Amino acid sequence: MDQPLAVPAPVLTRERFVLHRAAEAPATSFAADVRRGLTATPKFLLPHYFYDALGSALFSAICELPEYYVTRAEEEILVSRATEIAAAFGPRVRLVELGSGSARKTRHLIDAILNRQPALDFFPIDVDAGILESSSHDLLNDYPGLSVSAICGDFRSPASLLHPFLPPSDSRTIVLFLGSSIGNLDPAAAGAMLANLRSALNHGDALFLGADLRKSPSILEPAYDDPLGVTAAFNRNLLARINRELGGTFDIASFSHRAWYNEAEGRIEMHLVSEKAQRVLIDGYEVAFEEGESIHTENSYKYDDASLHALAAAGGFDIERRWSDSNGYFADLLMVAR
Ligand code: AVJ
Repeated sequence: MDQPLAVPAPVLTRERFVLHRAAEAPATSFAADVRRGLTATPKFLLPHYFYDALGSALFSAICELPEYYVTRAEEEILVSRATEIAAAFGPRVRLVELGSGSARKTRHLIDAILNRQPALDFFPIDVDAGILESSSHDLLNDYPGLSVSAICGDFRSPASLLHPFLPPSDSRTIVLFLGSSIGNLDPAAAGAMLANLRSALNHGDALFLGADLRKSPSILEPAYDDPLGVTAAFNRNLLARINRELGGTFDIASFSHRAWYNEAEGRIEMHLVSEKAQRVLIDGYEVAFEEGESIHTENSYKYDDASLHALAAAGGFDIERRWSDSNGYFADLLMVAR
């Protein structure tokens, strides 16, 4: 916490910052994924596409909702246990973050690590180059001991980003994957993603993973169906985005937001339900909806000890430590590469 004042030295800042661009995903992937999802039975869209500029702003608003406990629960863990977590990371570490975004929560860990070592290499990974540049700029001004190698790319197969851009080092690599983003993947895909990550790590390196825990539907469901309708707007923005970017003709207001806890699968499901029979044109093809037909837009898996252990094992990790918030809603886990 006893950081010297910000160093407004542009030359120094430039030396401490590099931005790598991984091979761009083809610009056609949104169009292709939408077509694949809306011509499937049942219809689906990928949650990955929620996050255009408006969607990211709506997600930030969700994080402020009293019903959406997820962000606050993890923040509580990071604020109250940062010293302990940094100690568990060990004496000489470097940090990778998958989906770093604004890196707001990461600051608690950076603070605690820089109280233990004089300098830190940080490798934030995000699909949004703009947010990588602005968050890196802010971090470098606030932490003179920090060097940032930002990687612009899709973190869903992390090894392909880490192999070229994470140089060999004597420091222990700690990979942060915060916020329960892992929850969007079904158990098989989540295990495969961790195994892919593991392949880019050395024995003893670690993953620091945020996971939302299973709990009563009376707490879970309002978090994904809030009375202000912010989550409904976030969900419907997918259709608005198809209209904006792919020339779609969705009548947004005729699709209702639905969210419920599927207890058997241990996941929140979000859907958009067509309130009437209708046809929508997108980019030259037509999609027909029956009255009451749904588009499955998101799964948000919730974990318990058994599913967390299965996840770690599938990825080739051992759970070494587990921290939880005072309500027991959320867990951050230190998983060590076998
Ligand atoms: C960003 C995937 C963690 O599942 O809680 C929030 C996304 N969707 N409200 C979650 C989300 C609706 C969020 N994650």
